[in-house]
Amino acid sequence: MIIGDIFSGRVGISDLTIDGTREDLTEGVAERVRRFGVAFVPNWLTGSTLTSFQDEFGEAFSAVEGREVEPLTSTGKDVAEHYGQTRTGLHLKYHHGEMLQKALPRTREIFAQEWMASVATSFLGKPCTLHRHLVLCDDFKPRDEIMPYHYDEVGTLKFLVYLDDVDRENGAFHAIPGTSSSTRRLRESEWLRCDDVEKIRTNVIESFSQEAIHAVYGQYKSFLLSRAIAFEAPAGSLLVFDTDTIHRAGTLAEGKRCRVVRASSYRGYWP
Ligand SMILES: O=C(O)CCC(=O)C(=O)O
Ligand SMILES: [Fe+2]
Repeated sequence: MIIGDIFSGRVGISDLTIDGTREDLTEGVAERVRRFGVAFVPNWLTGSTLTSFQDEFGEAFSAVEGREVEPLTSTGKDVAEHYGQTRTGLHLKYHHGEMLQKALPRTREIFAQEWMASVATSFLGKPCTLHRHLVLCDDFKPRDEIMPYHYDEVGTLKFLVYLDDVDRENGAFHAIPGTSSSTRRLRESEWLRCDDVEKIRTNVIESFSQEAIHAVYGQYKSFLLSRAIAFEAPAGSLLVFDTDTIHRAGTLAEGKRCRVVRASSYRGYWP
């Protein structure tokens, strides 16, 4: 018997990866999201589809240039309706429906793929609201961490696409597989504690003590962090994740840029 040894059961990036051309993409993605909280489809968009997606992104930001930008809230939360500031750049938010159809027809078509609806209904159950909004994010102001490790206040399923080649220097998405069911309990207890989106503590590593983290996740912070996976990948790669999986957007080094598009799907009906 080995007393005091660690039996870790580490999950690697290959466990989360699925080939985007596979016929069983829906099941492959849904199964990984259910099991680990995140699925990774490298090079999901390529060639002219990727180029037109990138072009439409550029055109959307050109169209709002010079307009007033909505600031972050006093606690640093981002609640902009359309054209907003982030701590590291700018974003544009589009509601599903006519607004999206008019402004971003090609992007809308990319996100209207049947398999995405199947993954959403399989994971979120019915009813659910597919891609309630899409956010175009352009990060260009250097920072150690674009967004620290957190969960989102409302549990959602997100589809996130890289528009640039991403590595550890330009905002790689990171996730800690296997954390979602514990986080869900933490998120729900935060809502019951204060029922105020501004006061909900979402930055798991920064806002909670070692003891609280151990009570919820059964591990101390350093061990939890050692299990994080950085998704370094070419432009056009896709991540599908349960936002209850602890996640972050990593370092943005001087002179680097990271553009992503994120679509959020919710349980139940959201107008
Ligand atoms: O853009 C990223 O890498 C992370 C964004 C994020 O936290 C989210 O979409 O919930
Ligand atoms: Fe998030």
